[in-house]
Amino acid sequence: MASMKSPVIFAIVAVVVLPTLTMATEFWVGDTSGWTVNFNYQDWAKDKVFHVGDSLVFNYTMGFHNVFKVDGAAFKDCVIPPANEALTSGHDVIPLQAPGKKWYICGVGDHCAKKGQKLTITVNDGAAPAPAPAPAPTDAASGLGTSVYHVLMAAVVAVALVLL
Ligand SMILES: *[C@@H]1O[C@H](CO)[C@@H](O)[C@H](O)[C@H]1NC(C)=O
Ligand SMILES: [Cu+2]
Repeated sequence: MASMKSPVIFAIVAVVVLPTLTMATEFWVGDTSGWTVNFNYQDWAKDKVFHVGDSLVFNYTMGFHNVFKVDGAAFKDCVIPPANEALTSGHDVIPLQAPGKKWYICGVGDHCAKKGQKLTITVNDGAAPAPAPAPAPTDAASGLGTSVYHVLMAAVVAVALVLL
């Protein structure tokens, strides 16, 4: 029995789980330049699409820079928040947990005001271009609501793990 069902379960797992695993992206801000001065972060961001579930990595030498999450007004005028709100590790990973505009600045010296060390992005809703369950060998998933679909996914994975 298990041997008959396995290929189907494999197919379901492949279609349902693999796109989920590849959905979250870790964006290294500035790529190999990292988080630094005199870099155009709007250029860096302009052709990228950010989704809920992705994350930003601000990489820099600790002590040389820091990261503040601010609002639009503070971003525009480079208003530096209290020091205790800074991220300072040199490898600050910020999960993008909600859709909308986000603003980040460096609070060291005049890095934001004079040296362009500021980044603003727009985060889109999580459900990244939904991996269409079209080729799945099941007619069950397509008509169901999201939560039922997720429960089904979890059940499928659980069954697969037991059987395989
Ligand atoms: C992270 O930043 C440090 C300090 O600038 C640099 O030496 C290192 O190469 C960076 N890592 C990556 C993967 O870019
Ligand atoms: Cu800086």
